Amino acid sequence: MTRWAPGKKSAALFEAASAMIPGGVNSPVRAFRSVGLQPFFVERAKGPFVYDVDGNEYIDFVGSWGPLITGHAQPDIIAALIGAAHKGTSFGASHAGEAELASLIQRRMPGVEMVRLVSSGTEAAMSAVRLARGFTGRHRIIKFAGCYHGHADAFLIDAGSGVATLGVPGSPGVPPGSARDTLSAIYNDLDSVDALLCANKGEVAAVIVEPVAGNIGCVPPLPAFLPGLRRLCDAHGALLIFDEVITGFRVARGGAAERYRVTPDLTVLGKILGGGMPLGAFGGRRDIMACIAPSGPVYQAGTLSGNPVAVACGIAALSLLGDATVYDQLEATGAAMEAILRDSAAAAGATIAVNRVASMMSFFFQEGPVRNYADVQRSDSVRFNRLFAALLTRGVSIAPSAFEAMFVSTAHDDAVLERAATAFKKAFCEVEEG
Ligand code: HOZ
Repeated sequence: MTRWAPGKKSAALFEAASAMIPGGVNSPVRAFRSVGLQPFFVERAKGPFVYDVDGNEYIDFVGSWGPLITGHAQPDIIAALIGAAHKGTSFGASHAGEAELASLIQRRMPGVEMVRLVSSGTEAAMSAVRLARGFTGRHRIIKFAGCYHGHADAFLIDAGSGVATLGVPGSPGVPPGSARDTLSAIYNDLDSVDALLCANKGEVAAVIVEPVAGNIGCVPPLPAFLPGLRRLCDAHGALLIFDEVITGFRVARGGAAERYRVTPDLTVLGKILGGGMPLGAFGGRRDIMACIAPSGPVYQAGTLSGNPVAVACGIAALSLLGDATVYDQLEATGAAMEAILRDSAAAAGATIAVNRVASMMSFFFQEGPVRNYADVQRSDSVRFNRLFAALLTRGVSIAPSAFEAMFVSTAHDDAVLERAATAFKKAFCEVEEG
């Protein structure tokens, strides 16, 4: 079995970074720790490819963890970025782009009547929950085991993404009060939500959910799940918050709310929204959003909120996603990639379950079905880690964790998929041969 290792330049950069930056990285999942390796360092990226500092090319299925639905360094987005930067990188004051982007969001995302721009998905989720608490006068929230809503205190309970990848049960530094007010339900299990709402009558401000779970790998909602959440929230006077940081503008033009025809009270956005720049947003019902300062008493602010360069990139990104043909293309590319995963595993005699919604997907080394966090945890992580390395040696990059989704973009054309198919076939065979 070939063992992948980063090239000399990557290794040297990692060593230097590790002396100054905790773990050598600015976000834990980048460190490759759970797959027992050290990371490559990226020099540049273009279309469906990333290139490391040692001159290796990888077909990229990470897409910066979701934002790059039109591929790396997309020309329209780069042009927007340069054009905006020439006019100034930050004003700390209002500009026309903010309302333009707000209107693009409002026209696409069901239920978003008003929106506030922020700088990250974490900030958006944190602000949405504060708003839900301020609006309802209640303190508790319900989240789902394995769902990840950024790293604010209230969300680091049974969280997915890096928290799951590193096996952290919860994080030191989260006050007991925050932990106590976050109740954890089971994804795709309405009874678990009902039980919590009944046991905490009149105390739950909001149920927050990734409408397609994307931080334990890709786990789609069962048909009754999202409509059931809507019904339960209405019955108990709790707000329904969709965290569409991953799914927004990806699983449909209007995100999961459009795809599954369920309208939340509040929506959290990030990733694709900024076209690869740091940008988030939260929005929803007008009467709720009116509670945000300065129109209302719930405080929320940010020096870089609505940053003109990020906003310009966001407008360019959403403009590229304007018509249905893009989503047809993404659906076809996603289906082709799903077939590659299934066929190459079958050819190697590997047992995998594949979950896919449009252009986001995951494979799990198990028979499936994979419907929640407990199911995901039954996957064979040793096999995953071996496959991860075997893919890198063949020039394919997927997220360094079985708890993350794969993404395809409009830049993943037939030729790229053909190369990926060969790599996956060989990599699966190598894993099964041991
Ligand atoms: N799954 C994470 C965000 N959705 C990955 C990004 C990170 O934590 O660095």
